[in-house]
Amino acid sequence: MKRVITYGTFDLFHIGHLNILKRARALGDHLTVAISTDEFNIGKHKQCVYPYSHRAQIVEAIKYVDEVIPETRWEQKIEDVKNYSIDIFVIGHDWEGKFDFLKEYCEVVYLPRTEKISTTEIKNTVQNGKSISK
Ligand code: C2G
Repeated sequence: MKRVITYGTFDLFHIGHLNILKRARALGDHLTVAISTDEFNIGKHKQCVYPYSHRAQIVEAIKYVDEVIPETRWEQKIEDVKNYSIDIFVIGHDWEGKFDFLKEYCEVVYLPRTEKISTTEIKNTVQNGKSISK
């Protein structure tokens, strides 16, 4: 049983989020997603539209996701890898290199981001009364 973990805010859930969860799950047999709490997001200077409870329930409903846990601190990753017997840590390549310290504990995989979509892009698009391109 190969266990995978990934971390994120997953606000205004979009195709970029779905793609990384699908790809992360495909690397193993079980995917845990650590969702940033509202308090942790303040530290990330992210103002979420959806509260943690909504973001967690939406991600938990995704068929690629087996378990959701809260992300409350930057420093929790090593203990998460140990506590959840994680084999592979996955995150988008916008974080390339930032989590290489985990290589001592598990495989670290940075996956390409999905182009032309982001929570910020969605907010701007809605404000301008436009729609997201295919
Ligand atoms: N993502 C992606 N393509 C996009 C947008 C996001 O692949 N177009 C990926 C990100 O790389 C990340 C995940 O989706 O792996 C969640 O993205 P965010 O919700 O923006 O999370 P982030 O702010 O990167 O938080 O401790 C790590 C942080 O919690 C990561």
